[in-house]
Amino acid sequence: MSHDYAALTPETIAPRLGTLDVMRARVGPPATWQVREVGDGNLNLVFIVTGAAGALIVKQALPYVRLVGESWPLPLERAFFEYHALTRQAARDPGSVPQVHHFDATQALIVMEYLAEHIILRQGLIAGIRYDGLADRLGRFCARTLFRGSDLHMPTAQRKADLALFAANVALCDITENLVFSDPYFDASMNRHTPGLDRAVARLRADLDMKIAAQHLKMAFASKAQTLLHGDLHSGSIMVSASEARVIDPEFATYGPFGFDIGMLLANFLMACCAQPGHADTPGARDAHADWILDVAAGVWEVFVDEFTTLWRTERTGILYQASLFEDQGHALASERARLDLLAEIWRDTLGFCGVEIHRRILGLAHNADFERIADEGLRAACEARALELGRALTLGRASIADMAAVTALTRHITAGDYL
Ligand code: SR1
Ligand code: MG
Repeated sequence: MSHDYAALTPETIAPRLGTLDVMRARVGPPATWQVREVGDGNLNLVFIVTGAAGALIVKQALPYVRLVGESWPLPLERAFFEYHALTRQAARDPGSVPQVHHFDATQALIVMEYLAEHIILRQGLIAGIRYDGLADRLGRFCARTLFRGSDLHMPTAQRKADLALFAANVALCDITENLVFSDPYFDASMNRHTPGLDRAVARLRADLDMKIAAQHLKMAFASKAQTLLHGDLHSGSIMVSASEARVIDPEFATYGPFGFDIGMLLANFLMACCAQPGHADTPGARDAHADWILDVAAGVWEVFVDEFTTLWRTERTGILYQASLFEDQGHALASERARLDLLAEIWRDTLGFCGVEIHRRILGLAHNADFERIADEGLRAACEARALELGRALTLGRASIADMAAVTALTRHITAGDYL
């Protein structure tokens, strides 16, 4: 492979990667390779390379934002952060991410396992497919990666080294800081929204409590370096088969608040729920699927709490809330109080981040297929307006909404209304 970075094409994959041992061993002789570019995300190239011996994914960063074009340059180093995040996630929650076979920093390229049986979760939710065990898999992923990436568990020298390493992921944090926390709340140049939403958008942007809350949450994202985040945990970053789920694409990885990944994930389930009427062949035909999605969202949080609690009791080996200070002093009950206090803080942050993630997917640059696939603009606007209202209610109500049962009730109430 040449020394300088060059974006791959289906035609250059065999000449440029054909000497890699892992490609020859797992795909077969380059003469047998067939290559398809399948990237449908906003940033990168993704190739499926199939040959006589099997198939692998080759993912390569482009030096710009694919969604926008070369006018928006973006550092290739994001592949470096993705690679390091994948190795940590694989260690902290084995089997939760695709296996990485090769990383080339100069080419910003990762060769990884091809998940032949899987599709992107978002496509499955739009198609009305149910996945057994989804909440378990995702709740455990959040608890294990977030707990084990923090000072609750890690040797603090390692955590501080990782804090420094991922702090350099400046460009991708900058995207989140602008696109999630600021752009939705004013008429930013790259924003767009469904035409019928004009009045709902004007109402939201005039809501100063919401604007202030979004900035409080932005401060938390930028300064509350509690744990290593996936950083972009939406339903397009999860691949599912009938029997399992894998989390992909952690290029936005950075240290941030415990509640960020879970908030983003819940937001994407709630948006999928709000969008269901737009995918129904006949009115009401997707009601049961919307209910199932709500159950999954509730299950993710419940499993997260259960697993976090287990890890608190069995793996609290970091510098925070040491057992030497609590259990070893006969103060096990106080340790449980501390855990509940921390979970209450995570819950509030989760709801806050959940709300702004919903807003930015409807008002900002990067929209969700859940809504975009609704061809009838009037119906899409009605679904999106409910989601905007839900996002606002979650963020502003984050200190008083007690639990997932309340979130479910709120969602049901709002999805039965008209907010256009
Ligand atoms: C300019 S990138 C837009 C969005 O795509 C990624 O998946 C992230 O969600 C980012 O905010
Ligand atoms: Mg992505």
